Amino acid sequence: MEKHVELNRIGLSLADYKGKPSTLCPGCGHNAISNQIQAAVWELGIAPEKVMKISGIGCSSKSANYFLDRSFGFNGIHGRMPTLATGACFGDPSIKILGISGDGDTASIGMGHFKHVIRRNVPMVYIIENNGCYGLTKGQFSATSDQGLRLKHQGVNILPPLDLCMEALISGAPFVARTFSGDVKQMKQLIKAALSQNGVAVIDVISPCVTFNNRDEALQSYSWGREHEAPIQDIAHFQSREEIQLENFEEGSYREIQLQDGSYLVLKKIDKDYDPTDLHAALDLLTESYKYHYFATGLIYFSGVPPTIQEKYDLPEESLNRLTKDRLRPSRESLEAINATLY
Ligand SMILES: Cc1ncc(C[n+]2csc(CCOP(=O)(O)OP(=O)(O)O)c2C)c(N)n1
Ligand code: SF4
Repeated sequence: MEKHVELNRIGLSLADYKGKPSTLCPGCGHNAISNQIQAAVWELGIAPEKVMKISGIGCSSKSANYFLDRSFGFNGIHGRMPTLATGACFGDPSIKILGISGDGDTASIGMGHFKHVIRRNVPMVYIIENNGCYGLTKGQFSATSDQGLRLKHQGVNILPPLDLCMEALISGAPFVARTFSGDVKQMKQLIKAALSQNGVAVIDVISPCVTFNNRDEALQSYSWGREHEAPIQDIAHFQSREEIQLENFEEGSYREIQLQDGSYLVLKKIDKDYDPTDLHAALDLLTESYKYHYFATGLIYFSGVPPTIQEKYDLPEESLNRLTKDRLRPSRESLEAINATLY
């Protein structure tokens, strides 16, 4: 009997979205992220050729190789993923940019670029695979390692950590989320929502390094995450309003958010009435989380998207990378006119 292969709305199977076999350590949190990116892009029915993966250096940045083989990709230098994404977004605005980075790549060497890509509102999904150490270079402390963290070859970390969701929020990011490699269901919904937006969407994924930073007491370990994760909502993404299924949701117990591509995110309230569109509530949540090691996950902040960097420039309709020489080269007359102003 012929095996039934499920196809998405553009007629492709999940296998059409796969990448190279992972060379990361078995159990590395980053592998879970690769799998969820593959599933999210497939479920949304975005053609792999309409995605560009950009990354820096680290095990996390390597992982861009392990999904979406048919997509465009560029593995840049350490911390410079955002600068490449900024350039790429002008090349072809119809391509979805997926930036993959690590806490070392973003919070140390790439911190300035992280802030500026948000300030400029480069249209992209920015995923940080945050394991609180430099995995690739054998487990040094990173700028997100918790103060007091003890690592085998490093001793005790004496410096306070940076909170990348807080950094994204205060830089003006219109979409800020935190999730966990041990909660793949939530992660996939957040990735789908981020891909449905146009402006910069930042997702900080706590993604354990099983080789160098996975002791039970470490805040970025699987066991600590599993015991302490406190989702702020149950999240479900729907392609259209007609598809929304609310059987298990009581009246008044959920919030609907329309995303820029017309799809919807339904947020079922858990515990308290958290409003992700309230900047002060988001700042309070992150301040509490930082202070009390409260592992809040979910959509932390969502606002109307300000104009993207592409929209701020007066660009032609066509993609810049398809402009032909005759369009790019100024005419003799216009060069003469410019030259005349210089005499
Ligand atoms: C300019 C420069 N400085 C330092 C390094 C060494 N280096 C390679 S990866 C890395 C950090 C990787 O950590 P992270 O981004 O957290 O990724 P992980 O490997 O933990 O997933 C460092 C410091 C480098 N490649 N280039
Ligand atoms: S060293 Fe750590 S971050 Fe790198 S692949 Fe192994 S588990 Fe993952």
